[in-house]
Amino acid sequence: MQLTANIQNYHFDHILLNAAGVMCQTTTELDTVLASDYTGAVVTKSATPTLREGNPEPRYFEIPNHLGTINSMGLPNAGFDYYMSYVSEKQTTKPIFFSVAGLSKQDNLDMLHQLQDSDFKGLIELNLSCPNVPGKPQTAYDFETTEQILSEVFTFFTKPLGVKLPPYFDIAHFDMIADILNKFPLAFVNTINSIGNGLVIDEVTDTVVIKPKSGFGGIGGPLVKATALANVRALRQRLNSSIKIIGTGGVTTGRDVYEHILCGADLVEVGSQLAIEGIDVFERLEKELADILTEKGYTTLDDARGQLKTIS
Ligand code: RRO
Repeated sequence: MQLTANIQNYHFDHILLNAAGVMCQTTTELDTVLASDYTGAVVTKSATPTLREGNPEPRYFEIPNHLGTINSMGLPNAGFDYYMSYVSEKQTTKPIFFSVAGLSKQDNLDMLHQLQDSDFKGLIELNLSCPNVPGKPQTAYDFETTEQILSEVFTFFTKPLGVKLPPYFDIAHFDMIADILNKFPLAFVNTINSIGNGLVIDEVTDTVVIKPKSGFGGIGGPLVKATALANVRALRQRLNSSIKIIGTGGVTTGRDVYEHILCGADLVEVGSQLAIEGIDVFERLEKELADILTEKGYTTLDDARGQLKTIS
């Protein structure tokens, strides 16, 4: 069974990879994802220009009964130069996604200028959707600012660039963000980031479960699957075919991966379940996916992509 994908001239031997933020903050974690026989690529933790400790702990919590996770990490990362050294020195045939998440437009432009001027040969993901930095709204909910940033970026940026989007919840918003994204030569969009500013309460103590932002944090895992699928599907229907889609959100089984593919995802990322299960999740998911495709009579993944049926 061929479980491969392409974005521009980048080839992925497997369609699964880590979601930014999970198992990708240190060189050891990045190496673990790269070394898996079942990952097609690795994404680095979203970088800011300099190291950040992130928000106070507890800042990550697994919701009981396998419902998902809540996090308010607050962009802890080792700083742009650390990830730049990693990608410069790493010998690998797998594509690397370098994720950046500046706290201002200027931070993003500065990091993208450095990536443009570097020897980095991978793909770049501009994270416009971090929900967890106190006082900083999720950029991609501000359509005007998003368009302005991309306009400035593409005055100088020629490497393969994609954006990490927050979930949208209204058809009008799907239309609006797609109209903006279609104006630019994006290589991909990645949808969705966590659903921002959820709240989880401990039933014994009646207390929130994470400390930052009085308990508000990004929701991931099974709770977000329906929203993730809707965003993959809605964007696939609206974006130029040259813009590939990375589906992220709610993947705990091969069936979930398959549903992302049915909605039009080219690659599929695993966040919460990777944090919970560890690196072996990729082997399990790929095998479960292959079994489903075989059972349905598909011989390649490409035949299943986008084949979601509706009721006439
Ligand atoms: O570090 C975080 O708190 C974080 C980020 Br940058 C993001 O993009 N998504 C998320 O759920 N957490």
